[in-house]
Amino acid sequence: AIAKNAESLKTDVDSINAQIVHHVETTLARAAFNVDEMAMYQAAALSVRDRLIHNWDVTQTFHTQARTKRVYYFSLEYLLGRGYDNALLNLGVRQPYNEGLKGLGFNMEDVIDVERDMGLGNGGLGRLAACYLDSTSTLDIPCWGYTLRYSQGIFKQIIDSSGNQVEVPDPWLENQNPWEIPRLDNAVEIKFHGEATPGEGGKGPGTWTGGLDVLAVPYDIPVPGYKTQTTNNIRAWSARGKVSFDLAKFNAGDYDAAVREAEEAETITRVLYPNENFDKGKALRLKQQYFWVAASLHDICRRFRKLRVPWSEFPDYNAIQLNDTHPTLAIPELMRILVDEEGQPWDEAWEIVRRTFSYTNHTVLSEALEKWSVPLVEWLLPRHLQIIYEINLDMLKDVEKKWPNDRARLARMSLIEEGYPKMVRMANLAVVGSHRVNGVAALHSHLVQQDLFPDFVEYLGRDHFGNVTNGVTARRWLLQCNPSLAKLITDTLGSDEWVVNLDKLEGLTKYAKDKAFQKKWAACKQANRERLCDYIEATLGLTVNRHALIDVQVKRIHEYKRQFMNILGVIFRYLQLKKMSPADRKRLVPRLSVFAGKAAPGYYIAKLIIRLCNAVSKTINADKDIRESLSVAFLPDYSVSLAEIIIPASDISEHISTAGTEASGTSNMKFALNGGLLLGTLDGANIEIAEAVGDENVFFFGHVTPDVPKLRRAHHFGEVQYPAELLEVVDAIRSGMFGEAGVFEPLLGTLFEGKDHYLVSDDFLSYLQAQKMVDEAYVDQPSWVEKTINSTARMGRFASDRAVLQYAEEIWNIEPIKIPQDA
Ligand code: 26V
Repeated sequence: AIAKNAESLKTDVDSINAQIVHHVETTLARAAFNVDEMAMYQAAALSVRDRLIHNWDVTQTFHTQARTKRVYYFSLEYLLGRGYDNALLNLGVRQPYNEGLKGLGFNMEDVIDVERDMGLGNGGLGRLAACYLDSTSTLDIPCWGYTLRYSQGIFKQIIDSSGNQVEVPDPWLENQNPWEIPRLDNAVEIKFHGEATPGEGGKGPGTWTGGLDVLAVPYDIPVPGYKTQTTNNIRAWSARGKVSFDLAKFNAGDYDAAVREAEEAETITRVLYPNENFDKGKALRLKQQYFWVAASLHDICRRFRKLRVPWSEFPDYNAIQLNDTHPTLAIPELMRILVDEEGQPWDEAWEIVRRTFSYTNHTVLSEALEKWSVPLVEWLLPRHLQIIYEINLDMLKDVEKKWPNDRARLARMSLIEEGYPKMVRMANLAVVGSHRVNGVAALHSHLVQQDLFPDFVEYLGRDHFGNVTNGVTARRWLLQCNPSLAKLITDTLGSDEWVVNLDKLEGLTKYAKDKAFQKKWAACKQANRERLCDYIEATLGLTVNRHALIDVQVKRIHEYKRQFMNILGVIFRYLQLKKMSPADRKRLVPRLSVFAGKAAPGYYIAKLIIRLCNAVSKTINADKDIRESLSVAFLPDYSVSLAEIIIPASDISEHISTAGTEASGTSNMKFALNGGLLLGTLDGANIEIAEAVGDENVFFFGHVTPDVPKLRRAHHFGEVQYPAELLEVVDAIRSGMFGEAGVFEPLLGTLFEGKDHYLVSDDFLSYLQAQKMVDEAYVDQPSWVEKTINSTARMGRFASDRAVLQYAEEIWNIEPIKIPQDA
């Protein structure tokens, strides 16, 4: 065992300084006079890394020796953001590091600020995975995340002079990453292509030979829990060529060919696919998916073999959660390992597989449901296609027995969709290969059962399906991003237990009407508001009214999320203001509208929405008459670390998706937790948030999910009335008020002639009315502040700790296990 009092683990200020200086001089090999903020960050982070590695090692050794069950969270995305501040808080050493840095002549905030985000994800799905890993560690639940180590994470967004999004690469590994531990000796060989033969009668052991080998090299990212030694792991695989180059070819002078094969292998983990809720079916993406699940299962099975217990006990030691359908190939891959390599009988293998896996669905949008063409799967993974066919045959026979002669049902349920080409339906495979399928909010889970998999509900039974409403970690999304509010809460409640038991926030309701408390609460919001205004000034050169109501919509740009409706509403407000006398304008609550978010690079309409936001902000911000009453900011390059600045500053945040389209949303939870009120539709988790915080504390508007089909039909048949307010706004855009009007025609076209799929025109009036109610409510400040206190106080159930415990009890069948003091 490593001695606990080793120099690198001491936490007094002097020792911390010595540790940092040690890393400056040795690891960074820098002279003390040559230390800038980046070097200081790196040295401090390396000393934190030493602590993490120690805890990681103790944790893993303990879990292995105790032979505990482990959860494996398979997610192609982990949107971790920055690691330094988070690790300091979770390790409980932020204070001495703060003082230590001060002693060395550095300011903590500036040092924190030089760290690049770990942007290995697109949005909600990837950030959820990061929150869940934080919770598993905090709750002492043995868990590993498995993912890919992309050389380039989510692209950096730049806004050009015409207001367009431009994507630039994110070389996040440029400065060495202190949060990963390379495990070069644990590399795994992964095979593609080759020839396969099915087993006897379909179910016997088959073979898979020949083909191309690629190396998977693991990098481990320690995930510290809050004030616990448990440090779980995210293992991220990086692709390498098997031989760095072919020596024979190299000697013959064919340098290109020698390097080519290795380079091709490395492209597998070169870049994160920047789409969310849209599946393009690219071959490289399928390669990524198989590379990742094959390496991960290889790892898990290697550890399992060391236990020397029968394969039938595999599910007693391993639970694998599939984060969306991206890792669904793990199902045929584990079948292949069990049947072809371990000689397990097919039916028993299938039992093991189904007991091991469970699947979380994150979207009902049909364009996001993954399907892979049969010829592509056959070319890349011939043996897996045979296994999928065999699983399909078994299922269809069974369905035929239960519902004889129901061809339509068979066609709907088949894992293979007929057509040219035929397609493998990954969601159907994930459903039958798991013991539990869950959605991510109550409404969404209902739609998963009713609209997406009704046949499977009948076939597998109601209990196969469930709901686990998403949650967020209060460590990052309150304690870390909003220190002033966190301190006020701790001082008021007399304890910081809320950090690990968020229900404790309930104790704040007592103070909701207390004038002195309200004043302190409002002061925190004002300080956060000023921090955001400073940021806006620094990045956009825009001076804004520092007492304006801050209205925020930050998330990926997508038509279903309706940022378009928001900006149309901003234009409406502008037109109203222009019609008013200066005195009347002064009486209105001033507004600052904040937008941020990335569009998928190939998503033309989403990019036009960004351009329109920027065009509108240019006109409005330049209008001297309006400046005090309304300004608009589109902040470029939305990221986890930018969210940490924006969320605590918001008064109102918008979650205004067409009813039934947003699976859950998680930023809605973060905003409410930080004393912001929601303006939203009855969609995703908004509904449950309102149940928790009280309807009187949420601004709801718009049609509800059951209305949607008939409204869409009305558009289809041209039976719609457009409100005058909407037409007025459209005319304003067409008049050139926001620059070259023609540019926006394709976007405006989505409102008319049967194309308003997301029902902007149907909800617009109701949206404007809700905005008016926001203005009116804000005037009564004591009542407003009371609302915000009450909503923070009642957000306990949206902790990722609650969600993870629910997964642990209902799906994973695993219990927390504390690491003993003397381990
Ligand atoms: C699909 C695809 C298709 C292929 C290209 C890459 C890619 C990447 C991600 C996805 C699935 C996206 C689904 C998703 O992100 N859903 C979001 O999940 C959040 C966490 O549950 C939830 O809060 C959001 O409402 C939901 O949109």
